[in-house]
Amino acid sequence: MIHVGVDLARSTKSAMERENNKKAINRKILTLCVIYQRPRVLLGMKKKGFGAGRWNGFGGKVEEGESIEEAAVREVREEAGIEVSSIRKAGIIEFTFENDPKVLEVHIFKCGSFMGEPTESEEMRPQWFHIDEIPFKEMWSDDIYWFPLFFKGKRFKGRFRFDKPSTAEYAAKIIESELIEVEDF
Ligand code: 6OG
Repeated sequence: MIHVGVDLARSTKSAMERENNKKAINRKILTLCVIYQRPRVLLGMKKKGFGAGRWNGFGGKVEEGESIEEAAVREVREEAGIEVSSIRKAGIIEFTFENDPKVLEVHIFKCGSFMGEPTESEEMRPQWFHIDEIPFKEMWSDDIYWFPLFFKGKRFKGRFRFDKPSTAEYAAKIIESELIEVEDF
């Protein structure tokens, strides 16, 4: 009986490990940095790749050996040609897509001051927008929900599930969502 118990525990553990490994493989950690100088915000038109044709903050994948914050600063440098000095985490949102095991864990940062002049890159065309004129219709459909919290200086956590992966020609619909304010992460 004892042996059976031990074996069971062992096989349960390895099944759990396998499940966790699968989750880790499918999870991508991404950054998204929004430059906010009240009452204006700097967005970029994504020129190619995932989310092309939409305005968004600047960001991308966290590379091996760098922290999430380091990745956020690097991505703004590469995509908008500016050097942000201090960034503050505003939110973490998990994105999933129907019939797709991928989980995008996006860390959203607020940044006020920077050095240099926003410059168009291969990936992004930067442009300032007044906060009353954010082009939500040409953005990911989750943005209209969390931008108000971002502008109010709130911290938030959330998850959005889309009906299918989105291309510029197809506006993905949100089929499930959750968004809450948090004290800290
Ligand atoms: P690259 O794949 O180009 O980075 N991102 C999203 N942003 C919003 N607002 N909504 C989404 O809903 C998003 N999915 C990804 C994270 C992709 C960039 O786009 C952001 C990154 O900044 C699905 O390396």
